[in-house]
Amino acid sequence: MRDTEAAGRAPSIRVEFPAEGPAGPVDGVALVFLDRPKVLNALDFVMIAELTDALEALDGDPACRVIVLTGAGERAFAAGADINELAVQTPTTLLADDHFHRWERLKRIRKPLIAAVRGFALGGGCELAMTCDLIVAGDDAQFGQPEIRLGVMPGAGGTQRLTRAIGKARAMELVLTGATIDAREAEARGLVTRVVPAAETVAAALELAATVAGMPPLAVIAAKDAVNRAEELGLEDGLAFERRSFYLLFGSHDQREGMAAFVEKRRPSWTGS
Ligand code: CO8
Repeated sequence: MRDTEAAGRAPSIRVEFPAEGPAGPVDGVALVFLDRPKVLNALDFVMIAELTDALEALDGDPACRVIVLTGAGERAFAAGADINELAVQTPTTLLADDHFHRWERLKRIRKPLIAAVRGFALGGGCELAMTCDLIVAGDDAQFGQPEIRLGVMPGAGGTQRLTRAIGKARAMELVLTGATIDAREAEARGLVTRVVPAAETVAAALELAATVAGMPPLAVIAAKDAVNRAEELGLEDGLAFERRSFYLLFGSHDQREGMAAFVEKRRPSWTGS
């Protein structure tokens, strides 16, 4: 949190551990807010630093098994990078400060990250949602990469992840025109996991998070990693990675427990070991 102190302002990331979800007690789920609602949660460098710090702390916290990331307020997940801050950058300042290297750290978070998206997820906000493993969208959500309208282009994964998610034809149109797609189209094209009524977005994400948090933690981490590798590896390498991870899980207590519980017709009790 050094950057926050240096900037002398209130934290722009808030972390809660909700005790109750829509379907009962929630255990092991952290709820992280992007908390600059007056500017539609625009991501400035301090906020990116705080976010990576917070997520890495949660990744190392045994009390947390799944992270839900959402925007404070009802209007936006995040309306992109902070344009006031970007407006004064030069190639030299960007290279010297290299704030965006932190972005790379987001994809190294090992625990599942669920984006709960209401309203705008634009530019860096859309890229942040796409960096998450699952996206629960409210029916008011809008996704897009409007950087072209600012004289630039996506810089934190938009051209790559959006294209992989929705295909070249539509991704190219969004990136070249700055147009947005709504939640229903995002769902139909496979960008989001599910769409729910806007007011229920966080509750639905927490419910999904609670379900995942109830699964064996080591298998969850290994499975998340393997699915994400599918976007990076060729099929042969991906299958080899998956098989190796599968074999490794047979060294876990939870594998023995899960299979014994099935045979004994009882509920498994996971230890994450
Ligand atoms: N940066 C800074 N301030 C913003 C941003 C932003 N991205 N988006 C909104 N705001 C501010 C507005 O300036 C306004 O502030 P104020 O009340 O002080 O005037 C407040 O939020 C509310 O916004 P509006 O009044 O504009 O609300 P509207 O409902 O009229 O419009 C929109 C909402 C359509 C979302 C509009 O605000 C907009 O177009 N915002 C900019 C969207 C955009 O271009 N995003 C891309 C930014 S560039 C980027 O993301 C590059 C990513 C590179 C890597 C990122 C790593 C983090």
